Amino acid sequence: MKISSQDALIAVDVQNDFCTGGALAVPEGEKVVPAINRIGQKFENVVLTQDWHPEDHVSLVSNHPHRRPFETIELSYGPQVLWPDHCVQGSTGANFHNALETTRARLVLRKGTHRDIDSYSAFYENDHKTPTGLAGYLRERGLKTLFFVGLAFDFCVRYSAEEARKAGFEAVVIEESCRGIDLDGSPSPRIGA
Ligand code: VGL
Ligand code: ZN
Repeated sequence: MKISSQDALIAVDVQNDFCTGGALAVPEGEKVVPAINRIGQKFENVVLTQDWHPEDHVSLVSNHPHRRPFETIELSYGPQVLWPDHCVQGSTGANFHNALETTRARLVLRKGTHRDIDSYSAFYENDHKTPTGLAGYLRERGLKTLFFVGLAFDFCVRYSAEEARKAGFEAVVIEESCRGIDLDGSPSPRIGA
């Protein structure tokens, strides 16, 4: 594949909490790391996203005393899954996986930082109104085609790719470099597909 200077690799949430042993482990999450490192070497433009919640974040189940993990509640912007506490700012779980090559990244975009809004997409928070600033960054830098890899395929990768298209970018998901949470049948890429 020939990669141009208008292409960017967006590696979504390759963090300890989404890997084996993490608080919200995606099955075999860490297996995407070698491929992402390999692909990343070919891109001039690499962006890493990092799920980065304050302790009192609305998506963390421990902030809802009578609820259980993976229950859904209704918020002003729609349904919200209550996730096991994960990616708390400054925690080990929120760090990038140790083996992830981070030195070449041009931008690390943190999301999910507003207490009252979750953010699956790297472009807009779950209210679909609050921008993260990523679209502006990519546009100003003249980037047009975005290649998505990372975790989780059925949440942050999926919403990021969908919103990238709505924002006018070309979006490609490299499925073999993603893994899914597979919550109640949410789609997961076929291994080796
Ligand atoms: C994610 C659920 C909650 C993700 C983040 O990165 O896909 N999923 N927070
Ligand atoms: Zn999260």
